[in-house]
Amino acid sequence: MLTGGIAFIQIAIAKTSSIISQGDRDRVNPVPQNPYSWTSHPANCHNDEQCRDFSAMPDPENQPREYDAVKGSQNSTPIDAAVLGGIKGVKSRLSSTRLEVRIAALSLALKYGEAGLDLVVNALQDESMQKGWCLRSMTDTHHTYENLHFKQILSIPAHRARDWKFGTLRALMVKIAQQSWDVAADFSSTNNPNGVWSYGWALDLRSPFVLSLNPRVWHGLDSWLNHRSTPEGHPSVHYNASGRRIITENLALHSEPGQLSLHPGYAGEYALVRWTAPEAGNISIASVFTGLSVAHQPTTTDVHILHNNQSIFDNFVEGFGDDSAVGFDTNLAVFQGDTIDFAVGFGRNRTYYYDETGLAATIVLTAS
Ligand SMILES: [Ca+2]
Repeated sequence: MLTGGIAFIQIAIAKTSSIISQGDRDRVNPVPQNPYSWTSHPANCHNDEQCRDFSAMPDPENQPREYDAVKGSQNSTPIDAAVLGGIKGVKSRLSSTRLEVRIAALSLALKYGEAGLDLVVNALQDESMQKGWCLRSMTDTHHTYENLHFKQILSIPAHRARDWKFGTLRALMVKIAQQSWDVAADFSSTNNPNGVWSYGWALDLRSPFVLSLNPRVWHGLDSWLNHRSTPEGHPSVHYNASGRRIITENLALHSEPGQLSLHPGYAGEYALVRWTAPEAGNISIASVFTGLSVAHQPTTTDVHILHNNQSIFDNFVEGFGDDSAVGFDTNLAVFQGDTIDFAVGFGRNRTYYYDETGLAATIVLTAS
């Protein structure tokens, strides 16, 4: 029997339903847009109403009608929307030729009890689905760094693993979690290097990586600073661990909770975050750079991704917020010790003023 694992997953789903029902019911979205408001685990409930939701039993019919209908006059069905027909619609999506449609269907499948979990377990035998679901979960928005699916599934008590289907699912999730990294969620304000991640800088893109050894709190952000040529500590790497939005008085910085960002140096030094491969394999990189300076002169930076010091992505961030975002996704093979650098320079205007640049990046490794 699978009642324990199913019950937990469905309780999490019941909470998701509660949140959606408070918003726009015309668009059914099984993956929350704002993970910070998704209190899907009892440990995360912050008031009586939220906590009571976790005591609610799941729908015994395993057919939550709220998710079965596409309402309104949509010309095309959103990838993460449910379709008429409940689990039949999920099966249809899982046979789609588009990977993103199949990945979105996994979240829907979990709403249909044991039959849905069977679909998930079967689908996750496919490696591209494992990686895709992982990436989708981690990169749903530019500012999303929490992997909620993993947290829910891995937090189920270990004794539930005696069920072979749940055990299979859990093993798959553990495997993915151990082989995936998020530059922001993994941030450390005390360790550098920090596992696969290192925070530092370089004189230019062809210069040696210099490790930052100066952890400080800078404008409320946990930071790795370098007092290279000015007292502000740039080039630098910052992380907003405050749990609140931070906006400096001069609007030179606008940082969301959980946001990682980089700032170049006065003389054009590059701020860097480096990922070092713990073993050989194939990696998937998903990344977005975003301007975070709002002032009279929004962010003007050049951004790069390098594999073993060779550029694989070059672009500019010129502006603020989503309109300024530039992203890059790729797959490539790495050897143990290979490096992936995320770099931010002072841009085409060749000044470092108001150049705060956000970085969202995930890397998933499949061992070769
Ligand atoms: Ca600039």
